[in-house]
Amino acid sequence: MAVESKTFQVEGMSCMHCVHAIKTAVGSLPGISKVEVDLMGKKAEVTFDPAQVDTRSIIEKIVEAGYEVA
Ligand SMILES: [Cu+2]
Repeated sequence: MAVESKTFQVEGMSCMHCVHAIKTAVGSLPGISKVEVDLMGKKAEVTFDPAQVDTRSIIEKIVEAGYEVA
């Protein structure tokens, strides 16, 4: 299984609850193997299988959770 890693710039996170919300939302998608969120750096690094999920779905999931992807 080929795995890809991509870092997204996330706006609107203010606390650990936000970090958890993004991890849970993105983690619910198929093909996600890891979600690392950097609150201060406003970043989310997602490791995923591009055959199962694409970056657009990941961005949509973050937006759906109430945050913005720059
Ligand atoms: Cu928060």
